Amino acid sequence: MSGFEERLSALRQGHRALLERPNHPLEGNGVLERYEYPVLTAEHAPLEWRYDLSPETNPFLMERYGIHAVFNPGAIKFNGKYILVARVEGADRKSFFAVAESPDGINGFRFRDRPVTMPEWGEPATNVYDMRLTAHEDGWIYGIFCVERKDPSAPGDLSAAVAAAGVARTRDLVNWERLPDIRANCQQRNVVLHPEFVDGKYALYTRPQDGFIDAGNGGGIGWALVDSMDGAVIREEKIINRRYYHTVKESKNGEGPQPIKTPQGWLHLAHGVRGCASGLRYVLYMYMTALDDPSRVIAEPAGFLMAPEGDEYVGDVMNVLFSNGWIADEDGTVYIYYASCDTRVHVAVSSVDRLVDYCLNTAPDGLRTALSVERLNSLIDRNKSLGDGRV
Ligand code: BGC
Ligand code: BMA
Repeated sequence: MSGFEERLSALRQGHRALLERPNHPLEGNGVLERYEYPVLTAEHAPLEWRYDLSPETNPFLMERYGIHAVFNPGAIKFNGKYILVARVEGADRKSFFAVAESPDGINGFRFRDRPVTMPEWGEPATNVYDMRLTAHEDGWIYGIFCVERKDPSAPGDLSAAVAAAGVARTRDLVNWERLPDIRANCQQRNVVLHPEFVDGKYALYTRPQDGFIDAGNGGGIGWALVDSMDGAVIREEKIINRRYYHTVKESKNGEGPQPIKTPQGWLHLAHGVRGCASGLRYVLYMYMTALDDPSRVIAEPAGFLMAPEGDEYVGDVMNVLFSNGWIADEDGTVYIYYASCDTRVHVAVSSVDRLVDYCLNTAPDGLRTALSVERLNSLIDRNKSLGDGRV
């Protein structure tokens, strides 16, 4: 093994090269383009987080804090910068939040010097993850995230946990004020704050579940109005986007990032889960809701928008794409930040117009094979009738 200084300089060089590596779009399917490289990974974590850089106390220049994965970021554009609040998971399986920013949404994502020190609320959490960022019309930026604690009613079961929605707000993405966890009469994960008041109340996309893993009977993405975010209580919930047998969301689904407002309605990105021989498979799908009632679904294309491809299949938790962050830019570009396999963050680029077209002009799932074939035949018929030599 080479000496301390040589290794340190090689590490620094490698880190700089990673942070400065230009990214390139890949050919897409018309709806969106993926990019060649992930935009944020464990290797992006500053060397100061991972190594004790003193030759006296760390003569072998060993990693003293293993950063295992960087994934599931919330996203927002703030003061002209593209900001991700990522879930950073250490070798100890604990995750925490850290802010990374880029000048253009694709290249040069860099972590700030320190992770977010999130104030505690109530019983200290074992883990926190998957923050959704909403710039609300009340003037605050809210971060809603999953707070996981050991289930006190099952002391003998070491994986029994309780999931709740934690709430924090900030004006500058530096100082976070922690508010009480959202109170509900069941466990909650994947809770997202709608950016506007609805009937004078705060509106939440929810995901009520029977147990920690099990989304339960029926169920799906819910909708609830609450009086305040400072001590929010979910009293009534209605399911607005259900799970169905033999679809991409047969076992579970959940809202992704905060919805995007368009003249034609609200764009929603969500995850759908099904069970298969290799475990749970997570894909991303979209739906749209009405402008005058964000809880009324007006369109939902059949199947997934994105499923793992190539290297995206492989990682810590295989066969998973997950997204809880996207940014709609002033010029209509949409940056979709998605993670593969609970390991790394990628970007896919689309636009508001393209995503609206995708939602409104892609047929919904007919829920049985004959209707899928009917849909395919009608597309072929239309193409044949063009009669211009294309088919
Ligand atoms: C993990 C999450 C996962 C959840 C449900 C948690 O302990 O940290 O990544 O979504 O369990 O499987
Ligand atoms: C969950 C999510 C994510 C994760 C996914 C796959 O239920 O909340 O944190 O990406 O499982 O492990």
